[in-house]
Amino acid sequence: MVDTSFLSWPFFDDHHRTLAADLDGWATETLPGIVDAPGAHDDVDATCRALVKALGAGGWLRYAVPKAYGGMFDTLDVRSLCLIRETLARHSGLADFVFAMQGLGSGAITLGGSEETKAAYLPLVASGEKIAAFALTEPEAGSDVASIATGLTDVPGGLRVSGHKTYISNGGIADFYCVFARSGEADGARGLSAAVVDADTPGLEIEERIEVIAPHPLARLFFQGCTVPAGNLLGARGGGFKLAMQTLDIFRSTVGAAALGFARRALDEAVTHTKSRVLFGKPLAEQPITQERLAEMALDVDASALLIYRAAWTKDSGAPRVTREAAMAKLHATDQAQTVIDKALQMFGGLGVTHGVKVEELYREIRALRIYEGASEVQKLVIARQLLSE
Ligand code: COS
Repeated sequence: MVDTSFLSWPFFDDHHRTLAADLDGWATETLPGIVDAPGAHDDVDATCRALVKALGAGGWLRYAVPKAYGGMFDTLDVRSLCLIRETLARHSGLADFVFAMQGLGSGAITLGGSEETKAAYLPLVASGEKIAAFALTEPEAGSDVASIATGLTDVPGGLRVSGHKTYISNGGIADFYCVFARSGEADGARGLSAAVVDADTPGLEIEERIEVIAPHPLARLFFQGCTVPAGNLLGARGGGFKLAMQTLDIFRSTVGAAALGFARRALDEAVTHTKSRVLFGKPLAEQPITQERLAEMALDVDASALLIYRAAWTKDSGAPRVTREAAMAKLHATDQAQTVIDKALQMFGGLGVTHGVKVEELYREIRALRIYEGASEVQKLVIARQLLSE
């Protein structure tokens, strides 16, 4: 039985508690029929499409966009986003991925799109009729966003996007990409802008699908002179770096929340397993070494939850920037979830590395979270910079 006592913390309102309980019920009922259906593991594209539809029909994607465009709240409520990711991750890494990408992939539209662009995309993101993607990373620019090289230039009839993007989640199944590119107003961070590019824009090519340890749609893209209407620009010209950072300020805490969901599930699996697994004449759970590990795991889970919901609450309370809080939440929660899951797997022995066993799946699922949306090393850089500038 997963610990939900954190829901009584003062970071939450009653609607958050209701959301967590309702989503848990929905996920228990609905997700196995999709993620464990015959063939689901062999065709992640189809499974993701089915998950987008189900999450849309269930009303959960409404939390990923603002109320004026079919969403739940006037502005994105980070505590709700975190609770949803934590809950979905506890049930299914792929369901969490799908939810997260609808928010991250449309976040730059929510924050920087014109009224027309918001009205054209966001309601369809909320209903699950359009699949979103965030196209920032390049072969030579992942952690160092300011060195993005993909170009964005003015041409008759609009804007032209040219260049390569890689490790783009939902690449290959997305209906549109929010692309960050160099528009040249200045060198470095001040010379970037962002624009929406529809997947069917002539010149947009899926160069390569990338296979990863926890399968999900991921691709390398080639924008071969893709022309989009000038109105597809997101935010101010030259404001692309800040728009990316503001988007990440919202979603970085939610990556921590997904890691927390994986860690909670691992702890739950470990508690259940060690109570019944007998070794040297008594259950593992009664052995001091197991108890020491379980205590460490529970501590890591609670510490991560405190950091995540502190960051989310701070953002929801109107803080203009939560860069440091979100970086701490993501760094701690993802690194510690890896440790918690590893300890759980160790308690399962040989069973722990067996395909089809939950802890084996969690062990693969957690790894990428320490890399994407700012690797652990970048989060440390962000925290230290703020500390030193004060
Ligand atoms: N909100 C608003 N503005 C921000 C901001 C934020 N969260 N973070 C930075 N800015 C502003 C800065 O204030 C600065 O503004 P001015 O030019 O007006 O002074 C500008 O943006 C440039 O910031 P900075 O000097 O910190 O830029 P750097 O290139 O040094 O940034 C880091 C370096 C590492 C912090 C940045 O590139 C980063 O976060 N990288 C990780 C990106 C990432 O998550 N990649 C994964 C892709 S998604 S899978």
